[in-house]
Amino acid sequence: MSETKSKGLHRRKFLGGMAGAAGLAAVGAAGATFALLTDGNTFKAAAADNTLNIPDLLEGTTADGTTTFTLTAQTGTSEVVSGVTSTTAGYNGSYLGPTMKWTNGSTVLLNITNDLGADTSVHFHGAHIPAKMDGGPQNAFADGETWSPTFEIKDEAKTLWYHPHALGTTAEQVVHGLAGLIIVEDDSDASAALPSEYGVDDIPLILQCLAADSAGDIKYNLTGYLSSGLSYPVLCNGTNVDATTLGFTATKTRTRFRVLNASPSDILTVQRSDGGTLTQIATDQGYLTEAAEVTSIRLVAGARAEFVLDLSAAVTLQTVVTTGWVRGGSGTYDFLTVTPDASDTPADLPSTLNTITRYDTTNFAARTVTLGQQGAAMNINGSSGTTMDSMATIMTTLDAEEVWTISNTTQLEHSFHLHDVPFQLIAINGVAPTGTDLGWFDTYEVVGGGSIKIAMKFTDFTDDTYMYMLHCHLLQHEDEGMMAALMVMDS
Ligand SMILES: [Cu+2]
Repeated sequence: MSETKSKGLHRRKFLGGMAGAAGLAAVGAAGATFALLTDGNTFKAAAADNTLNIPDLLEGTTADGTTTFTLTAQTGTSEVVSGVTSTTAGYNGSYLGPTMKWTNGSTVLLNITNDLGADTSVHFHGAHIPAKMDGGPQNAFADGETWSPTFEIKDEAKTLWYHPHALGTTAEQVVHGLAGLIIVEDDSDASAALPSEYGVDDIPLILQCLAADSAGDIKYNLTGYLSSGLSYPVLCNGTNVDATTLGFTATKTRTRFRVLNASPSDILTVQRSDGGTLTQIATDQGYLTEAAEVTSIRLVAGARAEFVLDLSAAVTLQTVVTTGWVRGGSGTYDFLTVTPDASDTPADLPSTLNTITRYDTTNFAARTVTLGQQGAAMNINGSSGTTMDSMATIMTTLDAEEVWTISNTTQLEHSFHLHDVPFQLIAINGVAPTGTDLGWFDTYEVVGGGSIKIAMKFTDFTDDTYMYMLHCHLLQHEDEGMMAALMVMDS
């Protein structure tokens, strides 16, 4: 089969899936046929012995101070529900994408080709970069096109991720597998002291709870979630862990884990099966001031955290799934057993990992962002942001310091995400934050009827054409209009 013909066929399949559930269900039921069409493009989620799949590290090429990465968003198949072949999508593969490493102070160029058969965009979630490079809806590009953003890495060490962000199709594209991690490295003392050998003692954990029918058709909207016969598979790095505990052998006593909740809507809490503690070192936006012993880490959709384990015996990690939307997963899943095979003795963790100067918000400009709903239509400040014209726009200026009250007037759970700059929590439902909530965030839970107060400073970038987004990271809510634009202008 020629490359061209193969491409055409799998494009048509993905478009068929977008047009309605019937197309995808048929593909799922006849998975073998689709696997032939995609010619080797089937995601191998785990070895036969159920060892943890580690996403590839994407090799860049560096010339003249710029590191170039090449990504293709493409379709394929994967086993999302055990024993069933699903139509999926991924970057440079059939499901999920490779991990990128960016270095603080360097410049990156990404050549991203769209081979999905539909418009897409690629957003660098949590990165502090120009609005024109942010990958929001204004950066959507068509099938067959290549988008080539380039920017300097201003972020310090943290765990980011990349995923589609085009209007109305974000949930569909992310749940089918379009998501990957970005590790930002820097030359801080903390980074030097922490494990950083990718796949050896620095381990990515992309967790997802999806919704799929018995034919493997992955659901992404209200109609899909309300259809019958659904299951809610839980995946770790693309492998179904509903009834399987994956294994990882740690060859260093201390292992670092970077966890992403890439679910469209469900909340995932990560903990140890023995009730012991995790040593949390980072939130969404980098290191905590000092490592914190925690018994669990609660991640809303889109959120990340990092922790380390100093292992003397095997530890099993589990995730507790809580439905964030109309329907979703539930229960506790042992997803990974980490077995030590090491004899080294790591030095004590640094007593200080980071300096976080708390914002004094006395003179910050106050703003209220209201998360609302009218029937199935979601809105921000009364505007349902399903199109660029219909969404509310917040105008601010370079170096503005602001404190926002994110007020949830609905009884639904939301996951508030702000592009461009990190924020500090000032209050959560009226209560001052403590513990790991004193870190930096870009995504945070807003419970039904609740509110969070956050503070931020709009540094470095202005644009009078391209806008950042602020939205609910329950992807169905985002697609239903819970999204607004942020324009940072010259002062
Ligand atoms: Cu929401």
